[in-house]
Order: sequence, then structure tokens, then C-alpha cells
Amino acid sequence: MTNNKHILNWIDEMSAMTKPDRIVWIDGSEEQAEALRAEACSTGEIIKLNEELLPNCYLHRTAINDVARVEGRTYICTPTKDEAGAINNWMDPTEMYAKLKKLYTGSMQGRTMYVIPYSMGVVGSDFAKYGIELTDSIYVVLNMLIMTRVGTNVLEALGDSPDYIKGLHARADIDEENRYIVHFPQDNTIMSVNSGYGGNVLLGKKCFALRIASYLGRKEGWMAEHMLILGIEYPNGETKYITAAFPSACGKTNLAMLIPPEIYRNKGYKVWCVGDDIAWLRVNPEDGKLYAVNPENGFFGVAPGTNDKSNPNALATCMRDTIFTNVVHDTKNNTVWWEGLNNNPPQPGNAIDWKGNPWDCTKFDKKDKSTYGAHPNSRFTALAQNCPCISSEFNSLKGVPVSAIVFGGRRAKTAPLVYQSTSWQNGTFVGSIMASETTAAAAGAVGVVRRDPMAMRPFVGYNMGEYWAHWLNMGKNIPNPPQIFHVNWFRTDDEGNFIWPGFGDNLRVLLWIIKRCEGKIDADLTPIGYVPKAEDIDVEGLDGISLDTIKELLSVDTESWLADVENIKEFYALVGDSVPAELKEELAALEARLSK
Ligand code: GTP
Ligand code: SPV
Ligand code: MN
Repeated sequence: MTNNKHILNWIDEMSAMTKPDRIVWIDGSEEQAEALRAEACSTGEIIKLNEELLPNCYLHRTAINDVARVEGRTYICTPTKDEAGAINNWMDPTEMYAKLKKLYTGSMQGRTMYVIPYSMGVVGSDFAKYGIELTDSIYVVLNMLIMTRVGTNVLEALGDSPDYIKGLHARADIDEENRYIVHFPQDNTIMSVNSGYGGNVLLGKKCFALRIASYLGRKEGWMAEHMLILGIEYPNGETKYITAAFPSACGKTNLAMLIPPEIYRNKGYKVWCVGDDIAWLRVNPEDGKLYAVNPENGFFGVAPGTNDKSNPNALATCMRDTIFTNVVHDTKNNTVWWEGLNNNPPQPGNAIDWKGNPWDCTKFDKKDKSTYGAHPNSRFTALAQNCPCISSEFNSLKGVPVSAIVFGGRRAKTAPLVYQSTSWQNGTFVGSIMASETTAAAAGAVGVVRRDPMAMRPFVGYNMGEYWAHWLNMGKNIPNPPQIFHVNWFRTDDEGNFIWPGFGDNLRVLLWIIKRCEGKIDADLTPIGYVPKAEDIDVEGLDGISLDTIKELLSVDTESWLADVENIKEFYALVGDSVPAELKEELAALEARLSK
């Protein structure tokens, strides 16, 4: 399929090590994809679902010990530890290559190695970057065919160039103790072994489009961020674009596909999804604005909680051409189910849980994870083009102009519904102090507040302090920069219930954000930044939300912010000497304002 010597030599080297029985090149054709689906069905790797109800949809179960990203086993192997920084796991590259070689050697014996040429971004566009993933998993091939642009045109675009990202994935024994997700930024190389789960093995996604791309972005003057991209179309036909960085399982997919509340729909407001997880951002020299593209081709979305009220667009998207991972199998209808889909779970005798065991929905207990039918991090892999609200700019070569960048997290207390930073530098600071309660998207405890700067803590491919410095530098090079905001949909009352209705109603907050970008509305300056006047958050048509509720949601509690400042100081100390002086000044100034 190619005469590119760099690619051919590398594949020779990798296959000499892994020793597959066969090598198959993935060409992006439907015929080949169909043959692979049939093969994976015959071995039980995937299950074909009801063709009438869920055309071209499949179910896959991962190993029980392999259900989320593993941050503890994810490494950035730069020549020095300092380059990777204190937040990343690091090992000397030579040592790591030697360790991995042992794990990969002979790991594909009796198996097939698939060669997947893929593009992140539209093939041939200025934003596009190319990769080749070698894998021994058909599940990975089928997911990559949805999540990225795969095919021979990628090899044509590459020609004889050595400029591509190498990715090697082997399932090996799915041994947790020997699971490694490793990045060698200087070598444009990603190596993943002993996992078969999503973010660990779909190497175009977090490994390439965030970790390696963030490294390249700093070198080349652009940004790779864990951000959704959405467009708000106003009744006059104008569309404004927002990007938003929330940590994993904190609402990016939901916000990106939101359906406006009825009163706004009636007025003619529409929301269009450009991306739900990753944004690549560059300055456009023509108008001096920051432009964003979504480098992905599909969605790897959280299933639990997705329903026809919370996210009808996501639900419609995964009704065809979708791979479901770790959800409940309804064996009577040959369909799928997950917690929060509806109130009609498949009954005992007709239900298989994510582990592959018979499931009894009557034993469900929210507090006991062992009674769940679907894993909390179960997912759907679905094509962006099947999304009813996909933006007409999804395949745009130059991207969309960004009016606002929004940071956010899950905070039961402290963070108000929304606030605006006072400058790019202050906005970078707001991103750097982001915190969120942990979720099931990564292995480990759930619900613990941890600092997650720019929602990139697990995804920066170099030193966190230098990443912040890159943000500050970018700001100096954007003549018309976006305004920077922070939101929190997750404040709770004393009983632990969410106060803000969220989902579609989040549009009400986005509309305030755009008004601020256009300088159309005043706000109150507080120690943390600009907060809306309560009456400027429109609550028309919202049940049970009074002006007082909004005031409570917008309140800035000095005591809890001062406690947060102490935690931020510890976090900055952990990041170490690389924290830019500007951000330390911002922190000192915040503390001084809060202490007044
Ligand atoms: P990744 O794919 O892991 O990066 O996650 P994501 O940021 O795209 O998260 P997603 O939109 O899938 O949301 C995850 C969870 O947050 C789901 O359980 C949603 O129901 C919940 N969620 C999303 N938006 C809101 C909201 O506005 N309010 C509340 N209360 N919950 C929300
Ligand atoms: C996330 O965890 O942020 C995801 C899912 O988007 S994964 O691809 O597994 O990283
Ligand atoms: Mn994500």
C-alpha cells in the first residue's frame, strides 16, 4: 500500500519483535470493515445486535480488570525527568524501551497484526497530523475506523515523509501488572501493551491527539486541548463558537450536543456540535482570532446517564453504526441497556451484565457497584456524521473562530455557576487552578476533589509548568483572543442534590458568556473575577429556580476559597520550579483580594 521506507522499516522492526502470523493493511473500505466485523463476531470478540432496531451496531465486553484509562501506568518518557515534570510518570527512555521489548516480544504469535493508517483532522488540511497504529485487536481497528479518518489516502498524503506518529498496541495477556501506556514525544512514538480498553488503546485519541500533540503544539505554536467545540446559532443566523474543557465524564459530550430549552427553540436558537472531547487550536493570521478543529471523526461517549431527556442527540447518534462497550445486553431483543437509559431494564433471564454474567435488575442498589448492569465507564463509539446536530463546519479546513474558552469541573461547593476571568493571563490562572471530583473514567477512587488544570492533568505530554507557560505565550500571539470563563453545573444542596438543572438549560449560561464577549452586559467584579448579576441569568420557563437560587449558585464563599488557595499552593509546589511567575503572582493577588 505504500513505498514509504520509514513506515516499511518500522513495521519490519515491530513485526520482528511481536512476531504476528500475518500482517493486514487497513484500507478504509467498507468491504474490509464488514469482513473484520464478521470475523470478530465468529470469535465472540463482538456481538452483532438487532439489525432492525440497531443497524450495524455491536457489543463488546472488555476484560473485567480493564475498564478505564490507567493514569498510574501512563508514562511520558523524555530524555530527562524534568521535561516530563512532576505530574507525569516518567522513566528513562532506554530503560522503558528495554522493559517494553520484553513484553512485546512474541506477543502477536498466532495473531494478526493490523496496520491502520489514520489522520487526526481532515486529510490534507493544515491542521491534519498522521499516524499509523499497529494492533492485534479487531476491536481497536473497528473503533479507529469510527474515531479517526482511516485509509489509503492517508498514505498518499504522507508520501515518502517520515512525519507520522508511530503507535504499537499489543493485547498481550491483559495483565494489569504489566500494563503500560507509554509516550516517547521526541521519537513520535506511542506504545501500549496489556490493555484492550478505549483511551489506553485507541492511540489516535488521548495518546496522540492530546499527549503527543500538546508536545508538538508547544514546539510549533499551537494548542491541543481536552475541549468540546460547539456553535450557538442565533435567531438572526449568526453562529458563535465556544470551546470548553471539563475533566473526563464531567459533561463535554452533553454540552456539545445540548438541545436549547423550549422557549429558546421557539425563538430560533440552535446548537451545533463540532467536537465533544478534543480541540486543536491555532491562530488565524487573517483575522488574528483563535480557530478550533476537532481532530476526531467520532465520539467515544459515556453511556450511563445518556437518555432521551439528558442527551437525545447522543442517543440518536448511537442508534446505528455503533460499537457499545461494557453495557448490558438485552438478550430478548438483542439490544443494549445502561443505567439511566430508561426505567425498563431487561428482566432477569434476558439480561447479561458488563462482566458477561446473568444480571438481575431487581437487585440494583445505587450504592453497590457490584449490582450495576453497565460499567459506570461503559461507552458508545459512534460516527460524528450520524449526530443530528453535527455542525456544517465539522469538516472545515480552517476550523471555527472561538469567542469564548470555558473551563469547568464537578464541584459540590466553592465554584460558582459561572464567572469570567479578567484577562488572558488571569484566565490561564483560572485554568491552572481547576479542580474536580474524580469519576469512573480513570481507574481509582471516585468523588475525590483533585486539581485538574485545564482538564489536562492526565494528558499533557510534557512538564505542566511549561504547558502553562505555553498558554501564556499563546495569549501574547493572539491579537483577538477569546474571553476565558469558568462554569460549575454540579453545585449541590445540603441533601446532595444538584441545584442547577444543567443539560439543555446550560445554554442560559452560555448566552450570558457570549453577551460578555460582545461587551453587551455588565457584571459584578468579585475577588475571583466577574460574576453575573443574578437577574442576567434568564430563568424563564425554569421550574423551581428563583432569583434567590441563582444568587446562591453565584455566591463566592470567601472561607472555602481561602481553603482552596492553600490547596492550590500545595499543587503549585508539586508542579515545582516550572510554574510561571505570572501565575504565582495571580495566586498571591487572589489571596490578597480574598483576605481583604
Ligand atoms: P469524557 O468522554 O470522559 O471526556 O467525558 P465528558 O466530559 O464528555 O462527559 P459526559 O458529557 O459524557 O458526561 C458524563 C456525566 O456527566 C454523565 O453522567 C452526565 O449525565 C453528567 N452530566 C453532563 N452534563 C451535566 C449537567 O449539566 N448537569 C449534571 N448534573 N450532570 C451532567
Ligand atoms: C476520557 O477519559 O477523558 C475519555 C475516554 O474521553 S478515553 O478515551 O478512554 O480516555
Ligand atoms: Mn475525554
